[in-house]
Amino acid sequence: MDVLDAEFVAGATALGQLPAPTFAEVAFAGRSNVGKSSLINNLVRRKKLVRTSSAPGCTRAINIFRVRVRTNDDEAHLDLVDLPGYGYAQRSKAERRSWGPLIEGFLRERPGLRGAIVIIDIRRGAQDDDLQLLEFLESIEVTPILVATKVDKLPASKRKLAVAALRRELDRPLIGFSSVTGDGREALWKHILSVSSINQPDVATPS
Ligand SMILES: Nc1nc2c(ncn2[C@@H]2O[C@H](COP(=O)(O)OP(=O)(O)OP(=O)(O)O)[C@@H](O)[C@H]2O)c(=O)[nH]1
Ligand SMILES: [Mg+2]
Repeated sequence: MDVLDAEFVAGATALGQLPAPTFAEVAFAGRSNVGKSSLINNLVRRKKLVRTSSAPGCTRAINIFRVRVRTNDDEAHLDLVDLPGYGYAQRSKAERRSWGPLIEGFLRERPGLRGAIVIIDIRRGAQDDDLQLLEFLESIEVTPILVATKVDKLPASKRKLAVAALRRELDRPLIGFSSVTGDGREALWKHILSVSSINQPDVATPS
């Protein structure tokens, strides 16, 4: 996938601060420290467009990034939305409470939203809050795209089996991904373009 441009558009800690949607939007959700921001950087092939950190709870705001991609012989714009991580126990209770409504409110009310990527750590599997998010998304008819990331942390011989096992357990399509090796990048782009109704190149994409 060719990303011609990627830029930060806006960040907000309250829904009212966000600019009105301009292009189709796809949101990235997952537990704190799971690798959401790294995954967006990998998708757009920029090392530092989105701030990442080894300390959980790095992304506290909703951040919107605009990308321009080349498809067939055409170009399209798309907004990638990095959501704050959930499930971070070290955060104060009041702060944790303030995040649920922000994430939920965005997913429920954002008119430009086409899909949500739900990111899970392949070594940890789906936790209760991940399952709740999946159910919530399905209840509001937002298409979840499941991604198991950090597959590079498993021995190469175990990666495919681990992804297949999690896919079976969750009984939904799921893409294995690594922000370090770029594994799964093309497959994920294909899903993102598809939920965003952006035309795709005709060439077969290896999964
Ligand atoms: N080995 C490996 N490390 C990763 C991968 N993705 C992220 N990391 C590391 O995991 C840590 C957290 O990554 P972030 O991308 O900041 O995670 P996040 O989900 O955005 O975290 P919050 O913003 O705190 O919710 C960083 O140290 C990353 O370098 C991956 O695919 N493989
Ligand atoms: Mg982050």
